[in-house]
Amino acid sequence: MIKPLYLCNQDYFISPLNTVTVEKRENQVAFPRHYHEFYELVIVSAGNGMHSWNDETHPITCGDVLYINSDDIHSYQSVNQLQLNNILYQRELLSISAVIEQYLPHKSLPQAERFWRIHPSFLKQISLLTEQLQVESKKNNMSSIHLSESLLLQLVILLHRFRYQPNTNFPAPTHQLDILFTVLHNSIARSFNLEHFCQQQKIPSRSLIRIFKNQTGMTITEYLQQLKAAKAMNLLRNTQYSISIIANECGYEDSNYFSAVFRKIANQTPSQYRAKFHHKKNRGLVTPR
Ligand code: RM4
Ligand code: NI
Repeated sequence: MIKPLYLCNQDYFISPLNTVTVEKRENQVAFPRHYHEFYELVIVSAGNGMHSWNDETHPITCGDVLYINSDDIHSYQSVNQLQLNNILYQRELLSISAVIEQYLPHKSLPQAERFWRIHPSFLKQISLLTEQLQVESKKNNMSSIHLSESLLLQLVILLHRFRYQPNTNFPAPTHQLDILFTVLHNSIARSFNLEHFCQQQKIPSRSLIRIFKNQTGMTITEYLQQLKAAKAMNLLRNTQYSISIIANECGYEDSNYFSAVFRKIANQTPSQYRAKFHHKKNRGLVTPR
């Protein structure tokens, strides 16, 4: 496998004194495996894509928040109108370190705990702060550097709050969208019935389909297929399960159909995908069942 790229501070921060900067991506392109000299907070504001993070793949879409450590290797595989707010920061150099460290996820946490969702209605507040931060972080006088750090602190506190204290008074349809995300994540190995979900939630399926598409740039079926393909990629990489067992684990009865869907998303067959990882992983594999 090709060596990952290494992104340096000097290419992104306007001076060696600046500790925070913003790299907005209105349309993130597929981006190869890389790691950084800096830490990266990624807030997904629209669209969708497949993100690989230290050899684990996840679909990402609006409202997802990722705290990437500097030595984490990550890449964007397939992307579809993916909009990101990337906030780059030099964690060790922040002068507000004593306070902000209470709200940043600890560096040693597993990545699953450095990845969460915030409700789309909070996204607006987060975007406004990010815009202010973007302006401030492009100046290199001391007061701007301090103001940038304090804007980052506000962002990080809000993201922490939105995760830990979910407010339940949301406008109905958006709230149902969040329930839908949870149900979809739990439907990877099972089947998902949209009509049934809509009846339970008392929402017309047509409006849910429309809202989902507006917010994520994809259909509900496409998202579920991405979730299943991501799970399949993780199993192909880390186990020796046969393709048909993996198809089954991902909720497909027909492994040919599974392979066709996988191919559409990953641009290669499940076996081709597995072969790329095989050489470095012949120890420590989970044996077939
Ligand atoms: C890239 C991509 C990377 C990020 C750099 C700064 O477009 O989003 O993840 O590290 O920008
Ligand atoms: Ni990155």
